[in-house]
Amino acid sequence: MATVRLDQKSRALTRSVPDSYHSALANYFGSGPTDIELARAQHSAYCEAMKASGIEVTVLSADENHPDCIFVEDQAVIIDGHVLLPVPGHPSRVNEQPPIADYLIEKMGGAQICRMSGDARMDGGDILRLGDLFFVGRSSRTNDEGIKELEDLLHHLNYELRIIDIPEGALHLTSIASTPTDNVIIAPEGMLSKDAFGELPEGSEVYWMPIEETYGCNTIGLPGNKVLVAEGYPTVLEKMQELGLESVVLDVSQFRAGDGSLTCCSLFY
Ligand code: CIR
Repeated sequence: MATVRLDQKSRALTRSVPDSYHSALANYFGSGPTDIELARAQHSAYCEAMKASGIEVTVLSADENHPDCIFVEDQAVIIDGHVLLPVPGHPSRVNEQPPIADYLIEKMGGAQICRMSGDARMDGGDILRLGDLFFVGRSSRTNDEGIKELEDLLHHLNYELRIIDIPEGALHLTSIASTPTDNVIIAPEGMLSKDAFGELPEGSEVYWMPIEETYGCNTIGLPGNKVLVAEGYPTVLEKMQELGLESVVLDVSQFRAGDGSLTCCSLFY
């Protein structure tokens, strides 16, 4: 999940892989999951890697009626203890939300909860946080009405929001960019214009990766100078090393088959 700073990552919510995962939506990176047992093994390794970094991980039970339910990132936007519950941009994913919302409301006692309504649509995967600066992807899942609701929350919290138009070949902003630390963005060359992120705060930088490593640009920075990276993206791995981060490399081929990346499978709260 890309809306919390590194120092706010202590508890993560995830959700098990349903038997129905083979029917997950897959129109971008993947052509559909093929091996549910492998997906489960990869999901367990993902949760274990977070636990090994000191994160308390909760796994909600799968929802067989919602093949995409493992991608919890899309179902809530958590910013400094505030929770925005979006109306997900794909109709088949709307009813994944209630158990996630209930869990967060229970565990984040006192959190301010806002619910999107009307025509507003947003997937949490369209939001990226770089320290105190936020980016939102205007995509096939996130519309202007949704962006306006996020903007209202961020203005209330005194944070700036910048809008990035997501190219047709990509699902979400986090499908093509991540912040392995609070002052680094990695993104693939050629997907976005070089000035897409605008002028960054001093000390922050965008590193452009080869377009063939687009999928690898989704990473999860963790406390203790660690970063989870997908297996198979050497330039990304090298960059993490250069930044002084210890990479934990995970095979997530079955997440990719369902168009999901590392960040999609967790919500830090
Ligand atoms: C979908 O199309 O909604 C899922 N198959 C993949 C969602 C991936 N989530 C994300 O990028 N945040």
